[in-house]
Amino acid sequence: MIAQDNNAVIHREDYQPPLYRITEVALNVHLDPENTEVEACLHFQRLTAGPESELHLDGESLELLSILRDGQPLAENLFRSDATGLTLLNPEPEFLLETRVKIHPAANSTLSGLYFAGGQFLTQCEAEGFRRITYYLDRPDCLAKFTVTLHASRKTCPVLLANGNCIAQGDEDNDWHWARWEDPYPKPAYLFAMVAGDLAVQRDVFVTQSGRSVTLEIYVAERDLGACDQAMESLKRAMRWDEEGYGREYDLDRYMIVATDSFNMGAMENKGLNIFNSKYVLASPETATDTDYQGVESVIAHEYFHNWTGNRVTLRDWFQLSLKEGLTVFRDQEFSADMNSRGVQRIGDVRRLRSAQFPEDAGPLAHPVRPDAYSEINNFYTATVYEKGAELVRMIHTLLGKEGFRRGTDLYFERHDGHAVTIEDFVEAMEEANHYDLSRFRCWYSQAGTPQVKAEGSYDPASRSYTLTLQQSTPATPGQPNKEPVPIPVRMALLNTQGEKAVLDKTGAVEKVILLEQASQSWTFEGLPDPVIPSLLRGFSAPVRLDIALDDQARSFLAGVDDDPFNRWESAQELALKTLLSGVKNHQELEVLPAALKQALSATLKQSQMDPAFRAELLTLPSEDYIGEQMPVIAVDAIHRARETLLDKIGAHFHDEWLGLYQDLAGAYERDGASIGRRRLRNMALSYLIHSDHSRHEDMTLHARQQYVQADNMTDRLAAFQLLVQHPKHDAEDILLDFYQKWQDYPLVIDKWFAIQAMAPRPDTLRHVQHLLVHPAFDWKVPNRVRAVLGAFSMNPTLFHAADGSGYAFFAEQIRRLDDINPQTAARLATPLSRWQRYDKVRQQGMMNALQLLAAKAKLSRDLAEVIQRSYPASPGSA
Ligand code: B3K
Ligand code: ZN
Repeated sequence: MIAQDNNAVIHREDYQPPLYRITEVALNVHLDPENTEVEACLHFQRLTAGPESELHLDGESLELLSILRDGQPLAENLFRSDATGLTLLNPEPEFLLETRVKIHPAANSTLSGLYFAGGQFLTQCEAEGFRRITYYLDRPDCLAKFTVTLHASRKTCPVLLANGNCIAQGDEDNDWHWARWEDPYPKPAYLFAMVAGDLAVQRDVFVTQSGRSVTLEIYVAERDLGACDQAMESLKRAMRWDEEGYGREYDLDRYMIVATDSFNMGAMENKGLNIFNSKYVLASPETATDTDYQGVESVIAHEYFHNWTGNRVTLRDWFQLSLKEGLTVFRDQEFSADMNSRGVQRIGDVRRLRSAQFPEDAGPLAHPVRPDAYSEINNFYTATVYEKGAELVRMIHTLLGKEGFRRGTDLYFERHDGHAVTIEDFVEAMEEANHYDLSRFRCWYSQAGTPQVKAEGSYDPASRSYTLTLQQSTPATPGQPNKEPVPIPVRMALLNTQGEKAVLDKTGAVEKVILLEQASQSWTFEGLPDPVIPSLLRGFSAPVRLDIALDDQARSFLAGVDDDPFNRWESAQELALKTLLSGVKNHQELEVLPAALKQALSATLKQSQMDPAFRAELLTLPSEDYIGEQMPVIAVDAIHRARETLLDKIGAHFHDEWLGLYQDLAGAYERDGASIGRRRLRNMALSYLIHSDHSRHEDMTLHARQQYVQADNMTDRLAAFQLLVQHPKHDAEDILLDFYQKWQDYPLVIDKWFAIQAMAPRPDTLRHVQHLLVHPAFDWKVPNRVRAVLGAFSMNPTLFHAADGSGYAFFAEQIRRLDDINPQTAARLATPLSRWQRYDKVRQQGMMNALQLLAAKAKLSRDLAEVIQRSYPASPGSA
C-alpha cells in the first residue's frame, strides 16, 4: 500500500529560495564496501532573514555517528533526525557543521548515492542521491565549492577520483592511500561524483581555442582499453564543435569519463568526472554495432555539452529540468547531424519522439515540458522533458534563425554563468537578444499534449493562387481539460508538377516558415501558373501531428521528388501506413501491393546514387507501435499480421532487387558514413529476402546463416543473428548457443543476446523469457541486464500484449520483485502499463490487474507508487 508521506506531492508554485547557503564543503570519505564513513564539514551562511528557526538538511539511509557545530558537540536539544534528514533548531546566522555518518555501498542496489558494484565505488547524485552520502541542502540552487579527500585500500582501489583537480595524495597505514580533489567551480550537489577502483586509463590531449591543454581520460577495465577510441574521438569532436558553434570552451584542466556496467541511465554529466553506462563508452567493430557507435558519439557529446548547459548554468529547481535536458538534447542532435547525415539524423530523432513522447503525451502520464508537480523527480526524466523539450528549443531556433539563436545563447551564458536559473530566464535571453516576442510561445512549456494540425489547400486556376488553411487543436490531458492554441512554425514549400519549388512571395523565396498562432488561419500564395502540391512541416518543424488529405498519387510523387529529406521519407511512410492500416482492417487488402506504394519502392530501389542510409529509411515500414498509434484501439495481432504480410509481399515482389542489393553491397568493414549506410541497406535487403521465402519456397535463411558465420563485425553478425532467432519458424538453438559461447565475457554483447530473444514474436517467447530470468548470466542488480530482458519483453507487441493477459501478469510479478532492488528502474520499466486505455476491453482488464497487483505490494517505493497512481488513479492502493 502507498504510504501517505511517501507520496507527498511537490508543487512548482511552492518554490522558496533556500534559507542558508553553503559556501564550502570539505568531505573526507573512508571507502569500505560494507561500511563507509563520510565526514562532512559544511560552512553555512544565512541568506534570508525571516522567522524560520529551523534548518532542514536532507539525508536518507544515513547513520549519524557524530555532529559538531563550530567545533563543539551539538547538544541533543538542538537537532532532530528522522528518515528524511536532520533538522537544526535555532541555528546561528553563520556556522560550521561537522557530521560523521556511516553508509553501506555494497548493500546499495538502488544505484543512487554511493554504491559498490563490479569492484568499484561509484556515485550517482542526480537528482537527489547526494543526501544518501551525507546531510546536505540537496537542491540544485545550492551551489558550493567542494574539496574531497578519498581514502581507500591501495590494492583494491589504486585509482581515486573526484570532481576537479587532484591537489594532493599520499599513503596511509594498512596499505591504504588517499587523494584530495578540489573543484574550483561552485556546483550543486547533484553534480558531485567520486570513483574508486582498479581502472585502466586511456589518455589524450585537447588544445582549446584559447590554447589551453586539457587532459582527457577515459577509465575502463583493463581489458576494455582497446574499445575507447570512438568515445575519445567523439569527445574531441564535441569539444571543438561547442567552441565553433557556441563559443563554449572547456574550463578545467582535466576531463574524466568512467565506464561502469552498473548504471541506471545512459550517463551522468558530473563536473569534470562523467560517469557512463559502459554501453555509451565501449565500442569495437567486433562487439558494437553501427548503432552502438552512434550512441557513443551522441551520449559522449550530450554529457560534454552539459558542461555549459546544465553545469556552468544550472537549474533553480527540478521543475526546470528541461532547461538543461531539452537544450542539451537539441545540441547533441545538431552535433550528430553535423557529424553524419542531417536528413537521416532528423528522421531518427522524429521517430524517437513519435514512438516515446507522443504516446506519453496522449496517456495518463502526460505532463508539460515544465511539470507543475511531482512526487518522485526521477520519474520526470521523460521523453517529454528531453525530446519534446528539445523540439521546443528547435522551434525557437527556427523562429530566430541560426544567428539569432546564437545571440540568444551568448546572452544566456553571459548573464547566468554560475547561477541556478529557470526556463523563463532562457526564454527571456532569447527574446532580449533578438527583440522578439515569445510571450505566446511560453504556452508550449506549460501545456501538455500533442497539437493536431489539420491542413487543407486548394488551387484556383482562375486567380492562379493556392490557399492553405491550417487548423490546430490539442486534446485534453490529465489536469488540463482546456487547451490554448500554441504558435506552430510550419516550414513549407509548394511543388509544381515538375517537382520544382514554386516562388512563394515577392522576395522570391521558395521555402518559408509560416506561423500558425490561431485556432485556424489561412494563407494565399499568388502568381502560380500551375497546380501545386504542398510540402508542409518540412524537417518536422514542430512537434505536432499533421493531418493532410493527399491522395496516393500526390504522396507517391512527393516520395520521389521532395527535396526535403524528412518530408520525402514521411510521404513514403504515409503510403506504407495507409496500406498497413487498410490491411489491419481487412487482411484481404494485402493480396496485391498497391500501385502507388509499389512505384515508390521501385523508384527508391533504382536510386543507386542515393545515400544508402537514407535509402534504407525510405524502404523501412512503419513499426507496429507507430501503426497502433494511428488507431483508436490498438489491434495488436492484426497489426503484426498485416505488417508481416506486407513485408512478405515486398520481399517477394522485389526479390531479385533485394538479392542484387545484397550481393552488390557486400564489402570489407570500414567505419565511414558510406560503409555504415551500405551495411544498413544490405541488412535490410537480407531481411526482405527472408520475407520473400514464403512465396518462393527457397530457404533464404541460408544467407543469414552464412553471414552470421562469416561476418567480421557485430553489425552484420547481429543483423543475421536477429533474423534467425526471431524467425517464427526457424530453429536457431545452435546459433543461440554459439553466440553465447563466443561472447559470454562481454556483458554488452550478452545484453543483445538476451534482448533479441525477449523480443522474438514467437509463440514460445514467454516461456523462453521465464528461463532467461534464471539463466546464470541474468542479474537483477544490473539494470542493463534487467532492461535487456524485461524492457525488451515489454516492447514485444504480441507477447507482452498477449490477449490472455499472461504477458502482463508475468511482467508485473517481475516489476514487483525489482522494486525492492532498484525502484528507479522498476518505475521506469512499469510505464508501458500506463497505456491501458489504448487497448481492447480484455487487454485493459489484464493491464489493470497488473497495476493492481503492483499497487497492493508491501513496501512499494515512492517511484513505482507514483507511476501506478498516475497510470491508474482508481487503483485501490492509491487512494
Ligand atoms: N542528467 C543525467 C540523468 C540523470 C537521471 C537521474 N535519474 C543524464 C543526462 O541527461 O545527461
Ligand atoms: Zn542530459
